[in-house]
Amino acid sequence: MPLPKLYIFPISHYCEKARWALDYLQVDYELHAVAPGMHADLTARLGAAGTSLPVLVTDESVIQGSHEIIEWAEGVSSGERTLQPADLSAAVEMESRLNEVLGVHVRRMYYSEALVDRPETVLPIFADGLPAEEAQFVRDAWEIIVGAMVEKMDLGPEQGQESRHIVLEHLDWLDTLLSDGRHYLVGDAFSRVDLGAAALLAPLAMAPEHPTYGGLQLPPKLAQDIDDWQKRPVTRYVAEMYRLHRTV
Ligand SMILES: N[C@@H](CCC(=O)N[C@@H](CS)C(=O)NCC(=O)O)C(=O)O
Repeated sequence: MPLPKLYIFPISHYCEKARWALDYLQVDYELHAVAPGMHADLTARLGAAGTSLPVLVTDESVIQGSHEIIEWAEGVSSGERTLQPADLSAAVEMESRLNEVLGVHVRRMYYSEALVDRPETVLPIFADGLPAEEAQFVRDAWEIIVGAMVEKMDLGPEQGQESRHIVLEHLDWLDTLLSDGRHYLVGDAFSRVDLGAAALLAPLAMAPEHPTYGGLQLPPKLAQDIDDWQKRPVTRYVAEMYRLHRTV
């Protein structure tokens, strides 16, 4: 039986979330990096409802979205490990805040500086892992790709400040939750809530276990913020989740 194919953007924290879950649950798959700009054709060809990645293609279905991929992986994994949270209703509420709000604003904060002021720092990770001709496509179409992303994600200095403010509110929220000494966000064991929070906040820790951030150069204002946030409980928590649980 052919392996499921996981389509990702190497830079994407949502893609990292799906990839980490498959690795953690020991579900085999083939990894495919996709060139931004080529992804809409790919998702249309696969019959996915939207254009976003991650997408997992199995012998039976096309699964779009990090959460949906995690649920699928949980269903097919051998059962030796699970990412199921102890308290489902607490988990669902937290996950929706992490996925729908925090993840979006971490991305907008980063790109509002990186793509607007320092697009040359983003190009290498966008071309990472691509076949040579697709990497060349990304280089040739770089200005168009940047323009499309600025428009689609509504990027700019004010937007970056707005997203930074929302990110800070969420860091405070997570610091408060962690202040009772808990090791995991829900219950006593690592769950998909922790995996999601750590993947979406991975730039805070730039953990050596992260599969694609090794060569990522953060733009200066964000790098300064992250430096200032190193002593936060949430930063230590993200680093710890990677250290303890991001092994294949
Ligand atoms: N809620 C989705 C979000 C995925 C998402 O926003 N992916 C972005 C990359 S970070 C994407 O593919 N953007 C391109 C597009 O939507 O066309 C998930 O959890 O998978």
